[in-house]
Amino acid sequence: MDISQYRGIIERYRDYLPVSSRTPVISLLEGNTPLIPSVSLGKKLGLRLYFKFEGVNPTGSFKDRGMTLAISKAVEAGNSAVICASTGNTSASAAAYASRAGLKALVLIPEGKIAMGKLAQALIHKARVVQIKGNFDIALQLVRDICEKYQVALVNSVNPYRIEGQKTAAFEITDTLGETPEYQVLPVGNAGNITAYWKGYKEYHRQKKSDRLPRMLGFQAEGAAPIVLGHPVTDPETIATAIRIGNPASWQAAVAARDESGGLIGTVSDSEITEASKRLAGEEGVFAEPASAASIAGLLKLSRAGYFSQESLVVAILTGHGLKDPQFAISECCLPEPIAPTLNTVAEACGL
Ligand code: AN7
Repeated sequence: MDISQYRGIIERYRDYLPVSSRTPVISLLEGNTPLIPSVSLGKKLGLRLYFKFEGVNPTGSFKDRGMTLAISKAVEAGNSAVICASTGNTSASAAAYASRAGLKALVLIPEGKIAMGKLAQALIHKARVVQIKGNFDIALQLVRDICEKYQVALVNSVNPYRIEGQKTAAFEITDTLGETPEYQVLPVGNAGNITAYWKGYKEYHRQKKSDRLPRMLGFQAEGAAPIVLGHPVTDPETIATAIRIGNPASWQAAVAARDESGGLIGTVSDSEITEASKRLAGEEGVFAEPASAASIAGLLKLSRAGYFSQESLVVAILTGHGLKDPQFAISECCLPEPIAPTLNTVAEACGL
């Protein structure tokens, strides 16, 4: 039996991570997420397409990969409290791992813009949730200021351990496929994840675990596209609240990933995100949150523009689970009126 699947990312990829025998491993057995082959879109687009479904991590997003390491290192360093600013998923993950480690978690969130599932998680894991009258970028600045003044560990992706943990997703993709994809598509918000994947691919390549590097294709929402525009956005706006970020912390590293890999960072509109989300759920059976659907929206857009050659090997990262943001799905679909509970009315309502 291969027990590696019952280990978290620190144990699976220990040799590639900054841990020692003295590092306490705080894990929820994150990682080892499925690389789901596409059954519909790939065929229609003429691509060998896979979805890396990060939504099945323990707290429902890719953040757990970075958080297991950030929290383990915070414990190793003797911290008793951690803090982050978050559009939702980071706070959910930080809260869960902090609970497990017996640390206090403090999270700053932008007022009224957090998806319900994420807020519920932060609260039930007993984080101290502080809502600020301001957006994510303002929250992140506040968190940085607090860490200068108080003894609290910062667990946003400006913490290098977050990037180290998240790079393991690139290892998994390469290990599972037996080769590195030609293209990787992912959403870009604070730009930590594109930075982490690129680092992971480069390390595996250097270690001769792969024979090529992928082109990194990142997508921002049209209303929150600072990297594409080339300047910060003061009032970022998008239905994909996870990537509602106007001044990404890892901006330069994202640009480096794009340029070194010969990839691109583009934009997708909210309606393209919605459409992509519905196609993914309706044709592939995979329910991802709106920010994740930006990957698919970008893929569809590039494909329409004739960007890919036939049968290219493409991996799209689905960063968070659809259940994180049930309100989005419900508002996009039509909830039926209740009817009389009789065989005939029900059969009719079922269209039988
Ligand atoms: C589902 O939780 O920034 O480019 O505070 O939750 O690494 O920021 C979340 C980001 C993509 C963007 N998909 O990743 C937060 C936060 C989902 C996300 C992103 C996020 P980065």
